[in-house]
Amino acid sequence: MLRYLSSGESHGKGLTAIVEGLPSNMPVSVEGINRMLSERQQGKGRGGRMAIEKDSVEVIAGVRGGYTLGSPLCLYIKNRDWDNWKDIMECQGTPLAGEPLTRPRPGHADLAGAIKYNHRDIRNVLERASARETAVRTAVGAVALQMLSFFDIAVDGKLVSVAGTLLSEDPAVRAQQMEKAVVAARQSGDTIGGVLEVRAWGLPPGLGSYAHYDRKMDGRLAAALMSIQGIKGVEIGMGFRASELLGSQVHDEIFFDKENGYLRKTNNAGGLEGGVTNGSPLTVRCALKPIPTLSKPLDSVDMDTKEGVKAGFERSDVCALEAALVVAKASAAWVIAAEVAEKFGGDSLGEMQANYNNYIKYVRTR
Ligand code: EPS
Repeated sequence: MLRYLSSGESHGKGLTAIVEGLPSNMPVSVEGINRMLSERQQGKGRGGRMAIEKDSVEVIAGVRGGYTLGSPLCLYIKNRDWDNWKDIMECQGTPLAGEPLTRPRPGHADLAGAIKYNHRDIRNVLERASARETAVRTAVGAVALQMLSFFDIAVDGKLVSVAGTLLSEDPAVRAQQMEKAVVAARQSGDTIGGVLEVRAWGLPPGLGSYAHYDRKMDGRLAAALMSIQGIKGVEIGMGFRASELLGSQVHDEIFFDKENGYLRKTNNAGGLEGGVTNGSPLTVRCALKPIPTLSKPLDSVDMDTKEGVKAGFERSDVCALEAALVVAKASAAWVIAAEVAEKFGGDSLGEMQANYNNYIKYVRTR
């Protein structure tokens, strides 16, 4: 079983993850992880924080001589911004920590989190609720992607729309569209979201299961993607639109030829039927809401005085759509890797690959 836990606050010392269940003898490329971390930091609309951070991972445990040992991996990403926040972060409740934050931002975890954990200072909530956590989630997903490469599985994705505008497939035009949307939002003190799509190629049929609700791969994917900060909708394949059409317009008809076996000419199911991969590419779309921290803040209530105030603002991104795409790819890769590990289980990479090859041979006879 593949599993991980993470820890870390946005302005704390750093982020860590313990990844358990990876096979032994698998090469781990730190440069590969760092490439994905750097990709996550790019994109139009990021705020001042990204100029401070330059994320890179340190592998603290679980790897020797570049190969996994089969013991838990420990990943660490330092927060460069820690140096600027040390006093505030270390001195809760003292004058050094500054004024407590008491003006919750609509759309952030501030109010619900402060009530739930009985915090007076909203900083105690936002530090962990922050999307800073996605840096380490991306590192974990990057390791998952490296594992998937040994099973000829690749994950990619694209931006679909920003603030309701469909984005071009042409990178230069898309960059202009993104820039325009971000500049307009920034000028009006506002924020924007968008839609992104993740695809996975090379999935064998039979990952996931129809046999029990919590083993259905569509459910696992939706949970992993929906838990990314700001994601409010996840749809697989044709998604919501399928509800408007007839069965004959939606379901992917089945064909067979001797060379390729079973074939589909369409992929409205997005690669999943009954919670199980069907051999078609996986396609998942996610809707990202606008970032809740607005430089022209919305109405809120001071939690100390209960008076009407404007929500708090320190600094913020205007748009994190491109970063969210990287995090979504990483999160999808993690779920797929967990399914692969479950199906082809084995303690070493070689054992897993032997199981995989055996299964692929079997699938070809069906
Ligand atoms: C975030 C607020 C901003 C973002 C942050 C997510 O951070 P800060 O409050 O330090 O300006 O930059 O994202 C990251 C740090 C990151 O690495 O993506 C939030 O409130 O969710």
